[in-house]
Amino acid sequence: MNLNQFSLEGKVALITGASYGIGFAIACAMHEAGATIVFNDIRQELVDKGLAAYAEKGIPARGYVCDVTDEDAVNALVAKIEAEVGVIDILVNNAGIIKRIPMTEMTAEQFRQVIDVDLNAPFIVAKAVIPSMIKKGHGKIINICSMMSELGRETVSAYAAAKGGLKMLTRNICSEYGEYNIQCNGIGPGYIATPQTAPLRERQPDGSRHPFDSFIVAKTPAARWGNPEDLGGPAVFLASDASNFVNGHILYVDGGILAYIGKQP
Ligand code: NAP
Ligand code: GCO
Repeated sequence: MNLNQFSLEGKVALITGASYGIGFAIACAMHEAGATIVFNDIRQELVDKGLAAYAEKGIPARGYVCDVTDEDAVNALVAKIEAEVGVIDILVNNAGIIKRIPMTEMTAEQFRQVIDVDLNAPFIVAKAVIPSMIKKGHGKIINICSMMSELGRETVSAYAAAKGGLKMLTRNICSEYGEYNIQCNGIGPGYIATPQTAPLRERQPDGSRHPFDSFIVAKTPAARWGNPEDLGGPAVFLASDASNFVNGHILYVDGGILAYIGKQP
C-alpha cells in the first residue's frame, strides 16, 4: 500500500475556530501530514493566542479574524486566503458554540445563535470554498459534527438540532458535489476535554468528580474522556487521498460511546 496517500503535502487547509481546542489539534495533525495551515477565529486576541501556540510548536500557521456567521466576511476571508496563500484544498468546519439551557427556558434568539454558528456558518464557509475546489478538480470538506448528531440530552436542544442538521448538510454536499471530486464527510467527536466541556468536568466543592464526568466515563468503553489529539489522525485520513472514495460519512471518534449501553452502576 502506498502510504503517501495519507500525505497532505502541497495542500492548503482552512480550519475554522482553531486557536485552541479540537480545531487546533486537527490543524497540528494536518501540519504534520504536510498541509499549509490557515485558521480563523472570531477575535484578534484569539487569533494572536493561536498564532503564538502554533509558533510554539514550530507551525507557520496563517491566522485571520473572521466571524464565520458573516457571509460577506467569510467571502472576503476566502478571497484573501486564495490571494495570500492559495486555493483552499481542505476545509474543516470546526468553529462552534453550545448553550446548555432547558428548552422551555431558552429564548428563540439563543436558539438562533447556536444554529447560526453550528449550522448556518458551515453552509456559508463550504459555499465559499466549493467553487475554487471545482475549478481545481478536487476538494475535502470535513464538518465537525457530534454525538448530538445522533442523540439528544437535556439542555442541548439547539446544539443537537444544529449538529443533526450538520450531519445532513454533510450528506447533501456529498450528493451535490461528489461528481467534482469533492468529498464531504463529518467527524463526530465523543466527549472531548476542551474548554467547551470544562463545565461538565468541574470538581465538586467536596473535591469529588462532577457527576456528568463520572457518567461519561461509565458510558465510554475506553473509560476516559477524549483528548483533542485523538481527532488528528481521523481528520488527516478524511483530508487525504486515502479517503477519496469515502463520501457523506460521519466518522464517530467517541471511544465507543455510541456502541455501548453503559457500565452497570
Ligand atoms: P471550543 O473549545 O469552544 O472552541 C470553539 C472555537 O470556535 C473557539 O475558538 C471559538 O471562539 C470559535 N468560534 C465560536 N464562534 C465562532 C464564530 N462565530 N466565528 C469564528 N470562530 C468561532 O470548542 P471545541 O470543544 O474545541 O469544539 C470544536 C468543535 O467540535 C465545535 O464545533 C464543537 O461543537 C465540536 N464538538 C466538541 C466536542 C467536545 O466534547 N469538546 C464534542 C463533539 C463536537 P470563542 O473562544 O470566541 O468562542
Ligand atoms: C454536552 C457536551 C456535548 C459535547 C459533544 C458530544 O453538553 O453534552 O458539550 O455536546 O460537546 O458535542 O459529542
